[in-house]
Amino acid sequence: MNTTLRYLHFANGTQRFLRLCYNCEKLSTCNFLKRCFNSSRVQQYATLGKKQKLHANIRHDEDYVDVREQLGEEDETVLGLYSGLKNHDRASLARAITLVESRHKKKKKQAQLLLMKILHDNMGEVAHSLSNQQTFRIGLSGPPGAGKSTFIEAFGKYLTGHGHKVAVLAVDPSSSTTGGSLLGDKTRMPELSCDSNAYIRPSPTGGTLGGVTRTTNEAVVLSEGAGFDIVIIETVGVGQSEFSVADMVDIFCLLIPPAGGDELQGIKKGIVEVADMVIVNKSDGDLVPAARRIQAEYISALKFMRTRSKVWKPKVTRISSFTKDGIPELWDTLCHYRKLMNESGEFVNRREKQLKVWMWNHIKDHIMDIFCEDQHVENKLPSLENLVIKGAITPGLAADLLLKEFMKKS
Ligand SMILES: Nc1nc2c(ncn2[C@@H]2O[C@H](COP(=O)(O)OP(=O)(O)OP(=O)(O)O)[C@@H](O)[C@H]2O)c(=O)[nH]1
Ligand SMILES: [Mg+2]
Repeated sequence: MNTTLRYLHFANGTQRFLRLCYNCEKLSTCNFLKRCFNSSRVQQYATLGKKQKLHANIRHDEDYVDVREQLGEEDETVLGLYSGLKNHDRASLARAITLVESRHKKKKKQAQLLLMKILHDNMGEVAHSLSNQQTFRIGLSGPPGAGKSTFIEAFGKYLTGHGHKVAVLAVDPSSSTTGGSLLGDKTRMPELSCDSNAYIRPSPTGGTLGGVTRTTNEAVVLSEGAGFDIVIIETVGVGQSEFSVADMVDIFCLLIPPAGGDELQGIKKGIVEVADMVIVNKSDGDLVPAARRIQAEYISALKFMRTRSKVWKPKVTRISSFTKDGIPELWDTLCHYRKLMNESGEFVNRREKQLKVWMWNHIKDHIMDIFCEDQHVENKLPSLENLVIKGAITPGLAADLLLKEFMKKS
């Protein structure tokens, strides 16, 4: 049955989408609405104008989820953080990200409530925020020493100088063991870390999922909710994390130094294939000829790679984070990319994919938690691990046995 998607504002400032019967003329008699809200709210709702009618052809109420039923009412923490974010308060953003990183049950619920509010805000009056051109998510990866921090400092300052607000989220798989790269990064981004239009978030300790933190997507949405229109996600290009990051961003950039094969061996080969943009850094002074050579090498290498997009062929540019040469041109190229992707609909497709990846990351993370905490699994685990180490059974068989133990319960 056809339904209409409507946007509903409550007196306490909360907002939500509703799906209603498309043919239902008298909204106040709509049974679906009555089930969800008390009659005064239905009346208030019924007075909303037709302009809120957004689009039809959505399945009827079976795909409606009552958020309050699932998560409970909002509390002061959520409301406080929400209004802090709306006021673009950086301290609130820091606290909100800490909240979503928490594994504490109550805090997890609060985090979901906060995210729901922010996501609904982002959606605004348009049914889909996915094509929201207001924000731009940029993934940046590169081998250690390529100049990522120096580049983000220069690029970030350029962007804030042009009226943008920039959030930098670091996803550094090594930092959970070394205690975080905060100190290093903040000293290499002295100006940006003091800029009131920038926010730098170091990688959290722990909570990583295949190298990428479980909560990177959340941090992106919160940053955008706090008014940061450009979010840069930085990762060291030597592990698996950059592949996950490539699925979380609108454009994925690879930053490389003007160095030959040996120095670049650390870069995973496949990473070049997922890059939408290759940036050769340090193109200054004596390094210019080497940077030119690397640029030419990458241009010809990319010719033979299959492209991820129908409308965009990955480009290779040369910049210097010291002299800032090439940075304005780089930004122009990124804007051109965004325009092309938007016009072709690929921007929306990628955002949709980002949301799905986000959901699956949570599912995987949650299932792993349940599995590891299961008593049956815990009992069997040491002996099975032992048998695997001794070569008595294959890892595949041990995994099957553990899963069988796990499923016995249910
Ligand atoms: N000549 C030149 N040197 C640069 C440039 N950008 C960065 N560097 C130098 O390269 C070195 C590494 O820079 P970082 O910004 O720390 O590199 P990074 O990629 O963040 O390194 P990790 O955080 O260790 O992964 C530093 O000594 C910088 O001064 C540049 O544009 N030109
Ligand atoms: Mg760095």
